[in-house]
Amino acid sequence: MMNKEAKIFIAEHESMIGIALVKCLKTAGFNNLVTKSSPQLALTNQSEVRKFFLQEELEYVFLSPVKEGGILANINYPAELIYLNLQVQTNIIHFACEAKVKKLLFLGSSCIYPKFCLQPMKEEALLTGLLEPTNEAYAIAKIAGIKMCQAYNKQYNTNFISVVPTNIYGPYDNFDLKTSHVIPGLIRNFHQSKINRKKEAIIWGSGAPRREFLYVDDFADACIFLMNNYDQLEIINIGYGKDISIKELALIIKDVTEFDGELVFDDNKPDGMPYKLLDISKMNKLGWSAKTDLKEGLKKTYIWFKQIEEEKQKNEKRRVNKI
Ligand code: GFB
Repeated sequence: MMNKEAKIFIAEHESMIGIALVKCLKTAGFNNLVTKSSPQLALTNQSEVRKFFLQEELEYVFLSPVKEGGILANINYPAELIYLNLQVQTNIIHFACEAKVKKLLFLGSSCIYPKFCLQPMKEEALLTGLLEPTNEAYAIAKIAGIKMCQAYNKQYNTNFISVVPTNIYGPYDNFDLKTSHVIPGLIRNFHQSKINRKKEAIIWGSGAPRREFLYVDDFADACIFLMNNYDQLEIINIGYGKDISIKELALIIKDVTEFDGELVFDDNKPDGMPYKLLDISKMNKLGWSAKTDLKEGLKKTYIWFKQIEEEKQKNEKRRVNKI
């Protein structure tokens, strides 16, 4: 159990998950948080990471991915995804061990399970079948991280746990259409289509794949819960417990964004895994479940997105007026 004065490092604290972790930890009364941005500390650099761990005397580490993205980002940037994640997680796991960190929580991803995995996907399904080709590079980096944590626990008696999140969404997500996941992608797409009074919006793929979505604050809460309550070698799934088709998701986002045009599905774009629902019975047995219903989470995310867009426009106007 972390005490309130514990020194906690949140890697990638400027990402959607990192921001939510910092917020939830502060709300829970943890104030001895360590965060570093890239010019201060290059997590890809082995000697910098070593020096940082030996100097800081950290007690707990939350290790989020250094780079991740939606289906197109996985297709277009597999080298960056595998290189950056392997490099950063290898440095952090190794030097966390050398510096005798009390506990580390490594974030995996639901894409580590086989493409045609029995649904809902149990933790035991890891490495029982071929991966979905579009995200193989990222998934292999994540599997390597999980196996590395387990190997260090076995050989060096560390307490490095690995969690497997379902698809996470919320404020501070990446809303860039070329690299985002489906929720921020559709929010931007429908929002722009509404503003530009478009009659239709194009959605990637057939609309048939099914996905499970968890609001980022719930995910951060689950990570803190597991840091306090889970010490096993085996991975543990964190999910919402229900999945929906991309078509159903698009209809909810259409409603939330108040876009009134037609939805057109583009079959030339990839579908990715046909189904991706996690079995969360292990997590439920420990006494944790998600609080935020999908529509409520989508509304909060859209409110945040609109505010950010309005601020951007105001700043742009100010910049133009100055010129
Ligand atoms: O969220 P997403 O990119 O990731 O796509 P995955 C989910 C589904 O939504 C796919 C469809 O079937 C997409 O074709 N989709 C429809 C869209 N419209 C859009 C859109 O505008 N943008 C996006 N991005 N998709 C990723 C993995 O898989 O999920 C990662 O590639 C990681 O490795 C992450 O595991 C959680 O769920 O398919």
